[in-house]
Amino acid sequence: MTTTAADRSAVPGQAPAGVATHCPYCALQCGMTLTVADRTTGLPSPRVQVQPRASAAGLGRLCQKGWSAAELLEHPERLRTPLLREVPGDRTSRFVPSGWDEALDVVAAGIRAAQVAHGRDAVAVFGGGGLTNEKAYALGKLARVALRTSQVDYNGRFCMSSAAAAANAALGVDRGLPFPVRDLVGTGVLVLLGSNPAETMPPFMAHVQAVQEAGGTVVVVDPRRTPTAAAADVHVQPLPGSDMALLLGLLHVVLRDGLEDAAYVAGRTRGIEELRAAARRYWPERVERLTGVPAGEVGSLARLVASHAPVAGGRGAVLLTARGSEQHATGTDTVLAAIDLALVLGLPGRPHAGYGCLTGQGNGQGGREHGLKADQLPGYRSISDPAARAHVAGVWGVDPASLPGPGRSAYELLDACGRPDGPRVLLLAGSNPVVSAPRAGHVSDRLAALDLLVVTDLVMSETAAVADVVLPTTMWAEEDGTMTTLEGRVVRRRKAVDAPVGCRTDLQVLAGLADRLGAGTDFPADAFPAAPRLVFEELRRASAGGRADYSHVGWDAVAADGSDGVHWGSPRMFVDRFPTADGRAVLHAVEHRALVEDVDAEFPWLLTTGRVLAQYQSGAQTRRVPSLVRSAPSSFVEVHPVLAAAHGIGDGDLVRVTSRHGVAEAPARLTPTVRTDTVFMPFHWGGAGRANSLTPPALDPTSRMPEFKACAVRLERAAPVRGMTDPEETA
Ligand SMILES: Nc1nc2c(c(=O)[nH]1)N[C@H]1C(S)=C(S)[C@@H](COP(=O)(O)OP(=O)(O)OC[C@H]3O[C@@H](n4cnc5c(=O)[nH]c(N)nc54)[C@H](O)[C@@H]3O)O[C@H]1N2
Ligand SMILES: Nc1nc2c(c(=O)[nH]1)N[C@H]1C(S)=C(S)[C@@H](COP(=O)(O)OP(=O)(O)OC[C@H]3O[C@@H](n4cnc5c(=O)[nH]c(N)nc54)[C@H](O)[C@@H]3O)O[C@H]1N2
Ligand code: SF4
Ligand SMILES: [Mo]
Repeated sequence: MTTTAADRSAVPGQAPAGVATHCPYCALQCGMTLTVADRTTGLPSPRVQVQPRASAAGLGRLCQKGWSAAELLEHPERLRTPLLREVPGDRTSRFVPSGWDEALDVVAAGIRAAQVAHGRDAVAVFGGGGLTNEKAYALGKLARVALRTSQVDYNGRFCMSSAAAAANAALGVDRGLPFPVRDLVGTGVLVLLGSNPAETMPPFMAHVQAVQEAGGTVVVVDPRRTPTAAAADVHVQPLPGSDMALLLGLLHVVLRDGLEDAAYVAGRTRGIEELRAAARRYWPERVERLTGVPAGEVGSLARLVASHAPVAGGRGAVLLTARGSEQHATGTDTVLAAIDLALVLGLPGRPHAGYGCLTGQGNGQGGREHGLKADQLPGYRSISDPAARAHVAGVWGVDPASLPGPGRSAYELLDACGRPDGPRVLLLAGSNPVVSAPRAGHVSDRLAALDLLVVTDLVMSETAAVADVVLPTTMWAEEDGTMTTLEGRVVRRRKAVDAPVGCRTDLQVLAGLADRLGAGTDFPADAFPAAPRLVFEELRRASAGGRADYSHVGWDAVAADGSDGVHWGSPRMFVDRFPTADGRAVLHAVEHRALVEDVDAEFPWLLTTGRVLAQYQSGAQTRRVPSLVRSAPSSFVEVHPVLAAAHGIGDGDLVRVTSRHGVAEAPARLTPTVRTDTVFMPFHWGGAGRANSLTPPALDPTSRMPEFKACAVRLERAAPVRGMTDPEETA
C-alpha cells in the first residue's frame, strides 16, 4: 500500500485535522471533509463525521445522502469476512465464514474448471460505475489479461450508454459535460430533458437557480411535475418515450422558420440536407399526436430556445439530457436529435451554450473510460481497433493477439448466464442487478443457472444473497483512489479510517485472484498491484493517446491541498473543431419509433421509473441508513387521481401493477403531478415492490440500453394478503 498524509493521520483513536474527500454516491462528487472522532473520550456515532467542502460542482453543499454517508461505515450489516456456502454448490444452504485464502482458492478453482470445460468466455465479469478509476481499470484488465474473456460489461450500460453512443457518433467524444458546470450561469435558456436534479443531484439546483437569477429561463421536459419541474419556468409534459418526436418537432420549426445558425451549420457540421428532409415530416400537429404536447407548445418552445442562440444575438442555450430521455430502446437516436438541435442552433463550443449529458454514478464518467465496457479498452479505445489493441497490450506486457474481442452488453450478458453458449461463472463487483436490471425476475433465474456466482460488496445485497461466494470490500472512506465527475474532473478519494479487519479493497481482491490465475500464463507476475497510485500511473500510460487521455493528469496534482481535481482534456471542448476525422460534427437524420412493446387493450397504461431523493440506486446502501429509510421507507406507485378513480384505487391502497414480464405490488401515492395515462415507480427496492419485475428487455440497437422508462402495464387494486410480509421490502 502507498502511504499518504491521509493514511498516516488515520491512526485509530487519533483525530486528524480532517481528510478532504468526496461523497461516495452520485456524479456530482460533492466535496467533503471527514473527521474521525477520538474514541478514547467516548463513542460518538457515527465515528466519522462529514462536513461539506467547496467543490466546483457541489458548491460546498451536500444532500441528505451525502450527510448520512458515514453512517454505513460501522453498520452492523457491513460484511466483515468472506462467506462460502456450507454445502458447496447449494445456494439454499447457509453462508459460513471463511478465510481469504480459502475463498479465493474456491473462486480460482471454479474459474479454471469452467474455462477448461467450456473455454475462456465461460467466465464473465460485471462491474459498476461507482468503482474508482483504478478499480474499473483493474477489473477490465483482469478480464482481458488474466481471464482472457470477452465477457465483461458493467452497469454503466444501464446508465449513460445512449448518451455516450450519440456523443461519440455526432461530436467525436463522449464526456458528460463537455464544458465546466459553472458555464451554465449566464445562459439564456437551460433545457433539462428527462432530468430531476432536485432529487437526484440536489446541490446542482444551485446552478439551475443561478441561471434563473441571472435572467435565464429553465425548461423541464418530464412526464411528471417533479420538484425540478415545479422550480422551472416552463414544464413540458410528454408521454414517456416520445422525446425524439418532440425534438424533431423543435428541429422542424427551427429549420422551417430559418432560425438556424447557417454559418455554423455550413462550417462546422455535416449532414444538414438529410436532417432537413427528416425534420420536415414532424410538423407540430403531428408531434402533438406522438407526444401529447400541444402543437402550440412545440412552436413556442422552439422559438424560445432559438431566441437565445448566439446567431439570434442571445446569451446561449444549453440542452442537457439525463436518464428520462436516454433510458429507452430509442435512447441513442433521441440524444442524436438533441445534439442535432444544439448543432443547428450553433451551440457546442460557445460560451454558456451546448449539449451535455448529466452523468449518474459517482464514477459514471471514469467507469466507461478505462476498459470495463464490452467493446472498449483503456483510454476509451475500441477493442476492435488493431492500433488500440497493440498500444494497450504493450502497456500490459502481453501479445495483442491474446486480447479477446468485444463481448456481450450488460443485459445480454446477464441473459446469457448459465446457457450452453453463455458464461458459467460470474464475478460481480459494484452492482446489484437482482434489483436494478431490467426484467429482474428473469435475470435472477439466469444468475441461479450459473455454476458459480462471486459477489464483492460492502453489504449483503440482494445479488450477494444469491451468490456462492461473497467477498467483503472496503468502503470509500477507507481507501484511496480517483473518481471522474460529471464535468470530466478527476478528483481524489482519500482514506480517513481503517477498514474492518476482515475487509480487503477491490484492488487487493483482484491482485489475490490474479496471483492464483497467473501460473502458466504469460502476464507479468507483478501485473496487478494493489496500490491505487501504481494502478493510476499505469492507467495514465494505457490511456495516453486515447479518446479519454489521462496522461496529463498527475496523481499529486489531483491530490494537492485545496485542489478541486484536474479535467482530462480541455475544460471547454469544441471551441474550434470537433475531435472527428474532418473536425466537423455529424448531424443525424433520425426517425421517431414507436415503443417496442407498446400499450394495448390488455396493458393500456405506461409505467415509467426513476429515483427519489433519499434512496440511491438498488438501495443496497441507502436502505441501511436509518435517516434515509425514515424519509423513504418503501416502494410506491405514483398514480393520477383520475386514473386511480377509474380503477377504484385510493391513496395508500396496495396496487398490483402487471406488465408482460411480471408483477409488482406497492402502495398507491395519488398525485396530480403525473400524466393521467402514466404511472411512476422508483426502482430502489427489491421484493414485491421491485419496479424491475415489470420492465421489458427491449434494447437500443446501438447502445444496448434497456427500455427502463416506458413499460406497458395494467393496474388493479390488490387485496392485501393477510400475513403477507416481505423481508426484502424494508431490509
Ligand atoms: N437520490 C438519488 N440520486 C441519484 C441516484 C439515485 O439513485 N438516487 N442515482 C444517480 C444515477 S446513477 C443517475 S443515472 C442519476 C439519474 O438522474 P435523473 O436522470 O435525474 O433520474 P431519474 O429519476 O432516473 O429520471 C429523471 C426523470 O425522467 C423522467 N422521465 C421518465 N420517463 C421519461 C421520458 O420518457 N422522457 C422524459 N423527458 N422524462 C422521463 C422521470 O419522471 C424522472 O423525473 O441520478 C444520480 N443521483
Ligand atoms: N427501473 C429502473 N432500473 C434502473 C434504472 C432506472 O432508472 N429504472 N437506472 C439504472 C441506472 S442509471 C443505474 S446506474 C443502475 C444502478 O444499479 P446498480 O448497479 O444495482 O447500482 P448500486 O445500487 O449502486 O449497486 C452497487 C452495489 O455495489 C456495492 N458497492 C458500492 N461501492 C462498492 C465498491 O467500491 N466495491 C464493490 N465491490 N462494491 C461496491 C453496493 O453496496 C451495491 O450493492 O440501475 C439501473 N436500473
Ligand atoms: S448530490 Fe450526489 S455527490 Fe452530492 S451529496 Fe448528494 S449524493 Fe453525494
Ligand atoms: Mo445511473
